[in-house]
Amino acid sequence: MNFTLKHTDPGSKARAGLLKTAHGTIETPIFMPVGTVASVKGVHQRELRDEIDPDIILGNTYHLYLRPGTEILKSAGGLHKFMGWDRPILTDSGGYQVYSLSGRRKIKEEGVKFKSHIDGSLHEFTPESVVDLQREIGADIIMAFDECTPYPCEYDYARRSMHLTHRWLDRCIKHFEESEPLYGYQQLFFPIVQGSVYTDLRKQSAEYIAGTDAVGNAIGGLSVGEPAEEMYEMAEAVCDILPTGKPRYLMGVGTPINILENIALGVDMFDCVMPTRNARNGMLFTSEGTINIKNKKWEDDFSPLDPMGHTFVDQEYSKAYLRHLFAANEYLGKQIATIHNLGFYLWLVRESRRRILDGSFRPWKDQMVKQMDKRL
Ligand code: PRF
Repeated sequence: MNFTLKHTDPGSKARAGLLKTAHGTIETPIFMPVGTVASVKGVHQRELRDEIDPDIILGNTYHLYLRPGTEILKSAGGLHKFMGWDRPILTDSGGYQVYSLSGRRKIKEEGVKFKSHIDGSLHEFTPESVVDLQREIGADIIMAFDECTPYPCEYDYARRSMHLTHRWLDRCIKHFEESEPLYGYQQLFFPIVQGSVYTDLRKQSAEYIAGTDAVGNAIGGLSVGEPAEEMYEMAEAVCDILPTGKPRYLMGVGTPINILENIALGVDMFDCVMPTRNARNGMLFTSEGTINIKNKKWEDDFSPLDPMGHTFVDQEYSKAYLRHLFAANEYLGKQIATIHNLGFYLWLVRESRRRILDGSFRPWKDQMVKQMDKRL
């Protein structure tokens, strides 16, 4: 068994667990920083490891396939060696990324034909090819090929799309079982629940995915523009069906509040570009609320970036200094903001875990949600 459930919170459905992978054990709940193109934007690997200290990061099959390409990754001995990261890596299958290319892709039973966002060249992903690509990348956790429906989405489209995702899943599993890791270590495979915002479809999909008896299960198709309440309703309906003894990964979520609320519903793993992308736009997440560091009000505020913060940048630099770096468009501003935000997200999930284990998660979560809703 790769996953061990350590404790379930008495005041909610939050869980603390351990997920064993070839490159190390992951303490859950976890947030996975996004390293789309073999780089967590704005932070080098040593800083990421020593300062932010995530147990796992995420890479994207779509981007890595287009550039540098899996021939280069194979020559390097896999993504871990190529990028100098020896902890676990999860890769997304490319399903979601090709759907974001609306107008540049065509979905058929066989797979998806798409045009590269880099040079417009034509490519095709199938359930089998994305398993092969993720084998070649050498990710510790590889994801099924799915269709992420847009929001809003007609019931009939959502139903047909869910069934396509299930047929693709069967092909992924067959191909995964018939293929071997390239680098001598075990890779884990996670299927993905879809079904848009329709409870009956979500339940049907969760039952189908639970039936595959995979090591872990993912929930896709949420945080695509639906109201947060609908996201929580769907996540809860799905978590109540997915096996308790397996980790649950909610893909592409979300704000700090979304993460706490979904932890409370029984989700164990998260990823999102928000802490890194928003950092580059000057948005800082703190336990007191969000800050737009570009705002003139910080011009002469020499107090630390985040007095409660948990990375060195929080104590070492002032708000006025970071505001200046953004005003001057200095790279360093984006780097400092990125370290701050990732440090905050990782603190949030680690603190959640600690509080699940000591029984104080629920009241702490309720209070944090109120606090973080503010704009400073
Ligand atoms: N499917 C895949 N990756 C994803 C999603 C999905 O539905 C989402 C939706 N929020 C983010 N990333 N394969």
